[in-house]
Amino acid sequence: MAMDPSVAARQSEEAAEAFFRAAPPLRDRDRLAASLADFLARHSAGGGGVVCVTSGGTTVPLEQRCVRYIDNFSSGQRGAASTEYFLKAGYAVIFIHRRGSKQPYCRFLPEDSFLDLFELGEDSEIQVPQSHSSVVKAAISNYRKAIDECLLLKLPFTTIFEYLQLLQMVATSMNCLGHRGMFYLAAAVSDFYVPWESMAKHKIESAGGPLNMQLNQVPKMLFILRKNWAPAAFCVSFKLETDPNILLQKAEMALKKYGMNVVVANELANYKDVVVMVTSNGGRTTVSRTSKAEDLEVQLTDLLVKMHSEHIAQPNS
Ligand code: PAZ
Repeated sequence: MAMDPSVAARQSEEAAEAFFRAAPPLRDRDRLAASLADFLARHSAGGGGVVCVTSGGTTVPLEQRCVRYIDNFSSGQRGAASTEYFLKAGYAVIFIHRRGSKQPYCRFLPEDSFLDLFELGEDSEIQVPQSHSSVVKAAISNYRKAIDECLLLKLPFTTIFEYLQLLQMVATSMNCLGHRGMFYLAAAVSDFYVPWESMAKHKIESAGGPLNMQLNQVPKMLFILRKNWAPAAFCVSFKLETDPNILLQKAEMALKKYGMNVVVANELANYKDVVVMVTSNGGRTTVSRTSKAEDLEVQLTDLLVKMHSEHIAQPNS
């Protein structure tokens, strides 16, 4: 028999509360909260949109003094590219990202930035070689503009504990924006974790033979985000699968279960080339790029900006 929805909702809320109670406190919480409050104060008046983009994979530590961890697949490319296009469309962006993952405006710089990017001149001064100068100039000027005009706030995470605490902090703070807020949840978030209180304190011994470990399920925070943290916001989540036969069905399920406005379904084998937007009015829109030189995120963010404008104009539709 299916569970009464109000009982299921209460259980999700209790699981989320228990998760946050037991999580190690967010490092630098007060400083991050102050920079977030300052950022949102600048955007609380006026009609512009504010989007929270999440990007990169969360880790699940296996030890409190962490030597080993489980990771989630995500380079941060989608989140970083989308941030650039949201900024271009006039949004202010809160970029919750995995430390060390791809960053807005740095996507086209050489991998080994400093060593490949600069060279020493005749008097040992540092120079940018001609071949890189236009990419570097564009990156610096776009980045500086976004920071100096207070349009980009970057908040880093590594673990699932940090990620969910940041998301909660940002979502509850963005609630004041009502329908002008958007969530674009592209981060790859762990489904399973080791609760802090039952985690080994020190490096797990290998002398004892094979390791048996039980992982708990991470509470479904999308549901809480929609219901309690920022109920009026426009919510876009992502669903990644490796099996194309279950992808759309899983996306539909997430749409209904968590009350998302859009779920973007993508398959590991071709996620850079094609996604399907599954929407709450029953629509399915395929977005694909025509060449490898193009970012799929151009079209994706463009469609979402239009849908978000409709959400602002007709909040109850
Ligand atoms: O970060 P990236 O560009 O390498 O990958 C993006 C992605 C595949 C992680 C993203 O599109 C996505 O599907 N995120 C949600 C993953 C999930 O189902 O948890």
